[in-house]
Amino acid sequence: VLAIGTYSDLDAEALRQDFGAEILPGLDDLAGLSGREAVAALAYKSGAALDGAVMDRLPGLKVIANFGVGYDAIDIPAATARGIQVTNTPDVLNDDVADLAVAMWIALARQMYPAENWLREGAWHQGRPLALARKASGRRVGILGLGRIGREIANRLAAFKCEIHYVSRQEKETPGWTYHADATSLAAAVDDLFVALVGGPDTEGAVSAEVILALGADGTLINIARGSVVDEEALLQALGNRLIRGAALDVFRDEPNIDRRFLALDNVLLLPHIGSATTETRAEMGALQRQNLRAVLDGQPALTPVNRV
Ligand code: 8YV
Repeated sequence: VLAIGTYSDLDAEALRQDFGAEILPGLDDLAGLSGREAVAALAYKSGAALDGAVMDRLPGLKVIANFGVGYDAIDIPAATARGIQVTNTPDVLNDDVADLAVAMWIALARQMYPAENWLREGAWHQGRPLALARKASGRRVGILGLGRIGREIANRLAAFKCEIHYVSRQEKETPGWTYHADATSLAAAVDDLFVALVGGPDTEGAVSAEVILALGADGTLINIARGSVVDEEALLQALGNRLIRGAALDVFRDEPNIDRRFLALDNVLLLPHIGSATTETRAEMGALQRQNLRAVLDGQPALTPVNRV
């Protein structure tokens, strides 16, 4: 097993112990590794880093087990064409990612980070004024992508007395939530838009300038999905010109080299892709990745397959 990525000590140890895995930080150094049967990938960047050319350098490859639910860094048709089973780690991270989305939404509305900075700077003690924030509960919210994570976000927002609107491939059975056929109509109907789409070519730029502007001057955007889904240039323009009120972003187009213009804005909340980053969830993700590896290497069906081979 070849394990690619920056694993926690715990996962690295388990991969070495259970599979005798060799761990490489990146894809640059695959020479001499052609005998590998399995890749344990920790790759969450869009752009199919694990493409057909990489797969061809590992001709014995049977399985690519991704550490993460999103597999946009893996060229799935290329894997299928080569008979390589791809697996991911769905569901175990739904709660964490949905929790973070809601936390970011409240933190942005209630201006929690600016208020904390104000306190830390001594402004409270000096009696300086602190601007009022905005109420979160009861706002109209849109979920772009009512998949497993999107639904968890919506369920949480329902408890915050929000009016819930959503876009998904088909209309779904929901408790009185409003379906929209496209992202622009969704954005126009809501105050706050949560992006919960998968990454990859099909959703590239789905949150376009038109969608962002449809949110309006009181609107906010919360993205816990993939940076590739959002037109970042349009978002930067809209934020800079106050055409929307703010954005809370856990994901970016070019991680970790995020567009530095975000750092100069005072109407954003920026986090370093920590949606699933809890001890509990990362342990479950690692365990599921290894169960998938074990199953396929033993000739059994994968637990959570992405493709059919
Ligand atoms: C990362 C994620 O995989 O599951 C996903 O799709 O984006 C994250 O959970 C995780 O950060 C590992 O790097």
